[in-house]
Amino acid sequence: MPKIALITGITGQDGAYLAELLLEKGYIVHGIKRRSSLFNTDRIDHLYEDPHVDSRRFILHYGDLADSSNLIRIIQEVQPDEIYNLGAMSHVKVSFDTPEYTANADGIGTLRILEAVRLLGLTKKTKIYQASTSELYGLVQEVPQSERTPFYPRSPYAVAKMYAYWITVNYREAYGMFACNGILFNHESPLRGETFVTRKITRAVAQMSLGLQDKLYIGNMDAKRDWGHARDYVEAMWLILQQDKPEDFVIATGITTTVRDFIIMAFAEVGVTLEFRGEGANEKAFVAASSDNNEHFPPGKEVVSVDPAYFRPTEVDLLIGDPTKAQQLLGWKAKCTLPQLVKEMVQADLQSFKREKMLKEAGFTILKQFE
Ligand code: NDP
Ligand code: GDR
Repeated sequence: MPKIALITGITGQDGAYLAELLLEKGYIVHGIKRRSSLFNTDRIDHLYEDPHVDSRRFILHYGDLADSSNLIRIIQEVQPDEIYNLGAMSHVKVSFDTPEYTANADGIGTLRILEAVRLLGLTKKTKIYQASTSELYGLVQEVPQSERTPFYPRSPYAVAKMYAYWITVNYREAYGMFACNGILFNHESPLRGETFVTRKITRAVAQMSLGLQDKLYIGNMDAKRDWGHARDYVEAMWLILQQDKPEDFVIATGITTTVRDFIIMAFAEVGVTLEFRGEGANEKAFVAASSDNNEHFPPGKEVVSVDPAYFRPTEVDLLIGDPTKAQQLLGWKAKCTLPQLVKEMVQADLQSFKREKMLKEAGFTILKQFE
């Protein structure tokens, strides 16, 4: 019998990579998607199977982490062997604008999943993966951050995820459930949401090199993140649920990089070197040289400017994970390096904007501008 997985947040970056991985492994994959006024399944459209075909292995259900009766019904129908709770309002800056909603979806949403499994008598059958986060570490207590590092969350998002972390541990201890936290450090890909910093940068670089955007406005360039590739990280999620014992794991590369250095690497991908001037809210970057003699990058052009609107009320300055436990028990190690990740993201955005530009020039479409 094939295993059955249920993924919340299947329309997100990680949901898409995880669904692909589980289908490759022979799972039947159910996913919960939210109703929206426009199609929101771009990342998983290639996995879609006609609902009229029997024996399909990819099935979507409408639902929401704010709706417990909906979750109970879906879990009862699906009878999953594994639940991956990836659904969340996942943007740290936006959580300062929507703190109550974030607490409901990211914090209580996790409780709803755990409680549904308990109420349905599935505690011995269904394993649960909770998408925990390096944001739990927040204000630096120690580096590198491991499973033993104390938490000090610095945003409504992180506080909500802290509740989710501990309620997962509590249900494991109280009811003997196979429920685990993956404390994942930042992971990116060409499927990354457009307003997270890496994708915002790679999209801007691609658009600028085609003359479609003038400048990149950015927030805190001193922040340091431990960035890996989402494809590697979803494999760790699966491995965590295949262990004999339910445990929590840090998943990270062990290398940290500033936002500024990510920008430098992304511009280098289109042959541009930068010169930074000023500091703090007045920092800017100019084209020092363009090896491809790209007309859109004349020497001296201002291409990056800090906009304090992107600063956070409380920032997480430094994240660097210690993935030793994952290496030892899961045999997991990040495969993709940061230079490879930056290359893949810039190249993917270049391809897609070249296509859009051609269509636009032929009168077919209008480019969307994101934050
Ligand atoms: P995304 O923002 O790309 O995806 C989030 C998913 O959650 C989307 O499918 C979204 O649906 C869905 N969602 C949002 N709100 C609800 C809700 N109320 N009910 C049901 N579904 C909802 O995030 P990622 O794929 O990057 O991250 C996956 C998970 O891992 C998240 O929980 C995130 O907080 C966590 N995480 C991510 C890290 C990263 O670096 N990517 C690192 C550590 C943890 P829709 O498409 O409709 O918006
Ligand atoms: P993060 O990711 O907050 O770490 O959360 P994000 O890419 O949003 O920010 C990383 C760092 O870059 C700084 N920054 C900017 N960020 C954004 N979004 N936009 C900007 O213009 C900008 N300029 C500088 C930020 O201040 C921050 O320091 C991500 C999410 O995926 C969470 O869901 C997940 O839990 C954590 O990673 C681990």
